[in-house]
Amino acid sequence: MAFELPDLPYAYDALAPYMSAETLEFHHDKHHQAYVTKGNEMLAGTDWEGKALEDIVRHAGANDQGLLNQVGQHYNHIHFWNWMKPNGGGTSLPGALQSAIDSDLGGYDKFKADFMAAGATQFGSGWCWLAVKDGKLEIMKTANGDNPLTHGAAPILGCDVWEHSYYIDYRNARPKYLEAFVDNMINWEYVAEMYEAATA
Ligand code: MN3
Repeated sequence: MAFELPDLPYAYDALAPYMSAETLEFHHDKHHQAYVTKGNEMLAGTDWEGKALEDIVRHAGANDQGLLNQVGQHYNHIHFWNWMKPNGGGTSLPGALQSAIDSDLGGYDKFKADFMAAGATQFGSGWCWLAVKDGKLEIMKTANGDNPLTHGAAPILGCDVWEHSYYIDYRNARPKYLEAFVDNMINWEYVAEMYEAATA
């Protein structure tokens, strides 16, 4: 079964003014679709065709950077659409996740500052992350299509800092985009679901 582009979980204009319909149309319909198409082409006829996406990402991370560019980005974007929601963000987090951010990361304000700094200092294209490694939360950043799965960790929140994710709405002001992502777009319920799965 080849990978397919999932529908956005909300309307194209649902995240405006923080992320425009124009950005989501290009980002979802063109960029994510291209990762799906190229990933399927590279997997066709190989032993990895039909395997679980997470397993393919880990394999590609260790063995095939060209494949990782495509399948890593497919994994990243499936979750990225769900890591955002209309009227998201804010400081009211599901209980277990809030406790872990307090104990592992020094509280919400430090999480926000460190997460934004990771995104702002990722040189070139990539992602900043909140991930679970060895049972504890960590802030990470990765280049291009890479993600925490290839570093022995489980991503529970990621922000796409490729220019295609913010240039239409923020031009070169990546920190403004990161702040809007944290303050106005994060779907903390979905983050909490992934946290529970990663720590179960
Ligand atoms: Mn992207």
